Amino acid sequence: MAETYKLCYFDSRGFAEVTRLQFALKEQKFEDCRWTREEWGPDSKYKKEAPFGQGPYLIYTNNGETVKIGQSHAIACFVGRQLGLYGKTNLDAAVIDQVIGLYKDLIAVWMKLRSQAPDDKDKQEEMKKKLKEEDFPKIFGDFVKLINANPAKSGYFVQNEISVADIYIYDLVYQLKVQDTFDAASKFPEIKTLYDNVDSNPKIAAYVKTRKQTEM
Ligand SMILES: N[C@@H](CCC(=O)N[C@@H](CS)C(=O)NCC(=O)O)C(=O)O
Repeated sequence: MAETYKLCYFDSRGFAEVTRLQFALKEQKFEDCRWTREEWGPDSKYKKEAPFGQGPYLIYTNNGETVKIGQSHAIACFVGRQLGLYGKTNLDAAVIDQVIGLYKDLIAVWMKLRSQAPDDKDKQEEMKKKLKEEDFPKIFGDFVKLINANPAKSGYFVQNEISVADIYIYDLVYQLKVQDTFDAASKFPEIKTLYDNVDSNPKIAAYVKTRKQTEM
């Protein structure tokens, strides 16, 4: 029996979109299971089914055996390896893992802004300024270092082709831009090139054009 993938998450791009983009790029069929905020709660069948009580989670079946995988990065990396989007060598994988590590650092500082002093407008402004002028440029500069270190000089992180690392950055740049948080492509030419290359891939473009429109 063929392998099947069921990706379960809130009805948003959020932490599931990198995996959805990989499925789209590789034309891998999957069940896109989504729930609304109202459908989520302690008694929700999804929360009970989720390995760690959170979304996203992936239900993967192969040869009659079913496995559930939690944690968005574990899911994205598993799917990346399954679909051949994790580079060709162990060193490629190390580059991809560094990109994901930096991505996590960026999300952590971004989330800190949301959670700290939400009612203190001055503090929020001060933190937003630091994010835009220091934290984000530092981390995007680190992404650029890795792009430039690729011996293939392809504009991607590894080899001459899109990997899960490029998809992470493509999705991140999009999310930051639509939430009016940071326009990385206008500040870093290498990031713009990478973004445009992924965006113009026919399979990615077709998916993005028809994907469900959600706020996040
Ligand atoms: N480290 C986890 C975080 C997952 C997470 O925070 N999920 C949120 C949605 S983005 C969630 O399920 N929230 C509802 C809850 O915790 O009950 C991952 O990367 O998957």
